[in-house]
Amino acid sequence: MSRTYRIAAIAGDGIGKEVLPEGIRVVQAAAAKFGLSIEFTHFDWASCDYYLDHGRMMPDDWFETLKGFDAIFFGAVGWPDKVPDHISLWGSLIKFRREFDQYVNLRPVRLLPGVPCPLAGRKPGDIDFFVVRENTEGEYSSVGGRMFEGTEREFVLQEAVFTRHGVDRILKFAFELAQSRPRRKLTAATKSNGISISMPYWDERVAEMGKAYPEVAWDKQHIDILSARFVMQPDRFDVVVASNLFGDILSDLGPACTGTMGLAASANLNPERRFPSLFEPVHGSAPDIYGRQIANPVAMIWSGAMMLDFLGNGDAAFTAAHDAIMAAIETVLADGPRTPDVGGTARTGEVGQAIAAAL
Ligand code: GGG
Repeated sequence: MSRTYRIAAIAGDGIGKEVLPEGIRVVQAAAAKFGLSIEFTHFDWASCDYYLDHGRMMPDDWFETLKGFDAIFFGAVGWPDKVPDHISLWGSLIKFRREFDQYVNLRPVRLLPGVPCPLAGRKPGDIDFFVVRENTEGEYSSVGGRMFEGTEREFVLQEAVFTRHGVDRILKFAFELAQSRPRRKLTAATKSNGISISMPYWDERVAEMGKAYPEVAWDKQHIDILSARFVMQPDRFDVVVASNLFGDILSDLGPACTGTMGLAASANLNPERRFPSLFEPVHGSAPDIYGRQIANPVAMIWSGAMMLDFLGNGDAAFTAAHDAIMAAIETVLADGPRTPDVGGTARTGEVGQAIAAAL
C-alpha cells in the first residue's frame, strides 16, 4: 500500500455537486483495485451558496487550509442568478490557479468509441490531441479600471499581461509534451496580425523555444483559422498551446467537435509540485440541467484519472489505475449506460456505477 494521498474535494455549484461523487466513486474503486490509499476531505465553500451566506466565495484561510493537500478535485463554479460570474470565478477558481501557481491547464481532446461525432467520417483514433492553456496571466488580468462611470465619458480598460517567465514556462511544458508524443507536432495559437504587441511577442518566444526542440515540428496559426481547422481538420493537431483566453475557447471547441462537453477533462497543474494541482471537468455548473441527474460524469471521472496519473508521477500502480479508468470509460461509452448528451437515457449515477464496475 502506498502512503495516503489527501485530496480536497470541492463540489462548488450546480452539476459540480452531481458529478463530483461519481468521480470520487471511480477514483476510490481504482485505488482499491491497485492498492492505493486516497482520502477525500470535503469542503462546501468555493460555491455561490457560500457567497450568499458569507459575502465571499471562500473563508480567509482557504490557502492555509488547502496547501497541505496533495490535490484538489473540483466540480464546477458559477450560478449567475445568485452571484455575477466574474465574482464567483475570480473568488474561487482563479484564486486557486494563481495562488497555487497552476500555470498549466492541460485539456485532452479525444474522440472516444461509441460517442456520436458531429464531424462526418471521423472514427475513434482520428482526433487525439491536447490543448495546453496558459493559466495564470494573459487576457485573464485584473489590470485595468473604469472611469467616469455613468457619464458620457465612461470608459473601461483591461490589459493583457504576458511575462517572459509566464510565456516561456507554458511553451516549455507544451514543447516537452509534444516531444514525448509519437507525432511530435505543436501548433501555437496566435493573433499577431491584429494584436500587435503581445502576440508578436508570443510568436517570438515560440520561435525561440522551438530552437531547443528540433525534433518537434511546430507552426503558428491565427486563432480564427485555427478555430475553423478544429472543425474542418481536427485530425491534424497533436499539441496546441495557447494563451489563457484562446486556450479557454479552444478547449470548449475541441470537445464540441468530439461529441460533448460532458467528456472534457482537465488538469490545472503546478508541474513543480510546490502546491496542490487541481483537477476538474472543463464544463461549468450548468444551472439549466442541475437537479435532473442527467449530467455526464465522464469529464469528472477522466479528470480523476488525470489526477491519479499526476500524483503517481510515473509510479506503476498509479499509471495502471489511470489506464484502467480510461479503459472502463471507453467500455461503458461503447456499450453501457450513457447520459442523454451522448445519445443515452441513463442517469449520472448509473454511468458512474457502470464505470466503477467495469474497472
Ligand atoms: N469546472 C470548470 C468550471 O467550473 N468552469 C467555470 C468557468 O467559467 N471557467 C472559466 C475558466 O476556466 O476560465
